[in-house]
Amino acid sequence: MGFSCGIIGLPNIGKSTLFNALTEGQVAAENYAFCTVAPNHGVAAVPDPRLAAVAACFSPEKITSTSLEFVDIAGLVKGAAEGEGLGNQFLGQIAAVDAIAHVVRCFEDDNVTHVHGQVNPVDDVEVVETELLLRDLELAESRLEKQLKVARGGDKEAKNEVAALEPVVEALRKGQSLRSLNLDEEQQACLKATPFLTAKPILFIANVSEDQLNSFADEALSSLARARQAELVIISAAIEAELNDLEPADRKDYMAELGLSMRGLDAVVQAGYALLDLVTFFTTVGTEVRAWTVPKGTIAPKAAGKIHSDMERGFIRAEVIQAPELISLGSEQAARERGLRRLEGKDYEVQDGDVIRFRFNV
Ligand SMILES: Nc1nc2c(ncn2[C@@H]2O[C@H](COP(=O)(O)OP(=O)(O)OP(=O)(O)O)[C@@H](O)[C@H]2O)c(=O)[nH]1
Ligand SMILES: [Mg+2]
Repeated sequence: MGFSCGIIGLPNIGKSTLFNALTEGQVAAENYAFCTVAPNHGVAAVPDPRLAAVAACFSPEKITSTSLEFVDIAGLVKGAAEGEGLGNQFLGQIAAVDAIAHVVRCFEDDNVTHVHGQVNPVDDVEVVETELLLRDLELAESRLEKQLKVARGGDKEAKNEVAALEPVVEALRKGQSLRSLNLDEEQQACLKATPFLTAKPILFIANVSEDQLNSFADEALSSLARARQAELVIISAAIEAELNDLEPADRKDYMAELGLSMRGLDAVVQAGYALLDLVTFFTTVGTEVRAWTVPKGTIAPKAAGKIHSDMERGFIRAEVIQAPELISLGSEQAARERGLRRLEGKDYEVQDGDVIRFRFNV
């Protein structure tokens, strides 16, 4: 079970270019709208500085990152919710992802067509947001109509769902996303039958040109992102693609020349991963040190099951050291001597940064 982040935005703004760079894929990224139709899926390694530091305590032969799936979705246009530009199909694809990366074109380039004829980041965001809201409104209204009928028959669950849907319909009509309603767990549970798009966690990615990379300041876009309580990551998809094509040494030089201290791609993956409320833990099995991902609240046997079903079935205990403690002491032995290794049972909820040895017997 992996986690995925859908890349959305207007057509022809660099989504596929970014996707390719993220996943080192080779999907078509050409200067025409709707270049992408079927969604492309690819996987990116999640950069985590703790992984190399943990690995240094074990000198393994192999180091494996955890990963995040990206889905390159076709561009959305005005009217998508009514089926414009194959909109219904594309909106349906968004329902399948766990989080959304909304790419906004900020770069000026006369050679790259803009569907509205000019670059206007805030307007562009609002066009896409409106389509998502309209789609959700349609979903909410039709579900409400259906569940009202069921509720009249006395069905308690349907009544609860109706009670949860009514304020949602009202909010969507006012242009408010489900995200902004901060629904509690009970309300969310009542609504789970409907794949709402505006409930998904979101981040914005400003695709800027090379000369804006270190000086990008679009106050209107920044304040829009703040209003959505969303992160705004600034990258140049074209530069990221160029960097990928370079040898590591040349890449460093070019980054220094551009004044980049970190890859834009790493910032995107880290921000996407952070949206999902996940926990990263580390294992050392044989000659491999590896990072794994589970949802917050996952108990130790389930986490062990990610590695092998036998480890879940025959789970005995988890031997846990927190990564910062292990890293600062330099070895498992030293951590054990300081009493920093904990023995945890089957109800233990795995914490972010745990370095775990699972003991099991089958
Ligand atoms: N100058 C510049 N051009 C870019 C950048 N990113 C993408 N492009 C160009 O913009 C065009 C469209 O890029 P794509 O990545 O295919 O755009 P898309 O958003 O996937 O487009 P659709 O699939 O049609 O929705 C291509 O010609 C890219 O080379 C950028 O950062 N700077
Ligand atoms: Mg594309």
